[in-house]
Amino acid sequence: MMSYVDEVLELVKQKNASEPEFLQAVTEVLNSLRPVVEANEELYKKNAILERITEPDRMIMFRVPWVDDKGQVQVNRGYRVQFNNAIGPYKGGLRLHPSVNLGIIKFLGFEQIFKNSLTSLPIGGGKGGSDFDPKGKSDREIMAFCQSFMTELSKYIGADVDVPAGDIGTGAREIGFMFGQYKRIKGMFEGVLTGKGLTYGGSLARTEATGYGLLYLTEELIKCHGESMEGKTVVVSGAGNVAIYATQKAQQMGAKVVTCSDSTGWIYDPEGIDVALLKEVKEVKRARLTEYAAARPSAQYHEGRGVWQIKCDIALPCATQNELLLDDAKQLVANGCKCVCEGANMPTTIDATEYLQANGVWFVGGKAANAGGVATSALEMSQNSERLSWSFEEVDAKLKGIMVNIYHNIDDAAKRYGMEGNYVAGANIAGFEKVVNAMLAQGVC
Ligand code: NDP
Ligand code: 2IT
Repeated sequence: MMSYVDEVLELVKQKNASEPEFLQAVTEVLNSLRPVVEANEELYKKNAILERITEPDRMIMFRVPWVDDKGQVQVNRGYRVQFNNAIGPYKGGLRLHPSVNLGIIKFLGFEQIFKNSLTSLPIGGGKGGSDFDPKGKSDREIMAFCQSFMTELSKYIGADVDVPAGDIGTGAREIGFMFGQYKRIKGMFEGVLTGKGLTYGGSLARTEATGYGLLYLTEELIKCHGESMEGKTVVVSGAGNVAIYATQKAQQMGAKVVTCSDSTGWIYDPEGIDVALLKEVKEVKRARLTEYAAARPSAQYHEGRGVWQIKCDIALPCATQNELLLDDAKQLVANGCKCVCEGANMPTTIDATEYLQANGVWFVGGKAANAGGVATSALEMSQNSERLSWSFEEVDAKLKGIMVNIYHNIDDAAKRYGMEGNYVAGANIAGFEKVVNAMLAQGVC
């Protein structure tokens, strides 16, 4: 007889055959939940827990018409997938990138359920975005898109309903334009988005939170294995929000970060990445990494992808999904890399993950390692609710406490099921346990 996990995996494959990223995310989670599901098979099956947790509460798709600088009307597709609100309002970012489709938003929304649960804060799972490409657009075009996107999205969100935030292509500028439009439509100033500017309800340390949190967890992990960040060589991919603040914190901890990358090329800088310059190129000028290389004699620029071939102790993928493949994993192991922690969502393919784990690399997946961003978003929601703002130090200390706690929770969960050192399984199990408990308590819904 087929196990319950295999039955549901089969069902999910049939129902979502054209969504490879969603299937990849569900396969990883359900496979690692096997011991928990086997221990509770009758109860979970009777309550259709796995069928319910893999089917979003609702998926909203809509037209986003806007006018470009030439007066031409453009049309994009908007998405919001409200996946599971068993433990709190839907929470998750908005991705603006031409590759966005329903399957990608579903994979991100599904992962968000477990990640948000791991933070220990009361937030459910959701994700949204659009196939809009912000590259090369004027500020006015960005505003026109964001206003049109929010005009429709505003019908479905709210401070106690669903609270979107940033992700790839959505930063402070976009959140500001969307917040302004929400306020105008609803006639209400409420904490409906996180990642807001500091003058209108944003939280100190939210900008830095994902990257800093990644390093707080990584530091705790390697500390528990008798090592420290001091003097380590670190390879980072990406050059956006997560990559920049991961690099900054790693350097503050005494490590040397020697790479970064964007969608067209990558940098090897043996002297260590100059974070101020990287910020200037990416956050201010919104330019290519060629400009970083032009301004920095020690930096070598290469077209295409390639950061994983650089020798390192620690690798931190911080760009996008499926950017670390089996061959990259082999290269990392051959070069002596001891630790991989994911700043991005699902950057490592399943075969690459298994190769790293089989070769003794300490591997922590994004659901645990990058949870600092959404955790600090939840702290922003708390501050909005009490109409107060906390100091940078207070938020940063809470973030650090949350990340250290996540490491120990996933480590314990793996040990409880006889899988010591399998932090992927530990994270999925620890995240799942709380959600399933809430689902069972709330009956059939
Ligand atoms: P940004 O848009 O700030 O940066 C993304 C970076 O990755 C850019 O350097 C971009 O290159 C590069 N990139 C994006 N897509 C591709 C692609 N298809 N191929 C190659 N490079 C690519 O996004 P974030 O830093 O916010 O997000 C990075 C990752 O972290 C994503 O997986 C996101 O889901 C995840 N994440 C983000 C959180 C947050 O708080 N922002 C929280 C948790 C996870 P270019 O500069 O050319 O655009
Ligand atoms: O992937 C993620 O966790 C995010 N993009 C952050 C979501 C949030 O609500 O802060």
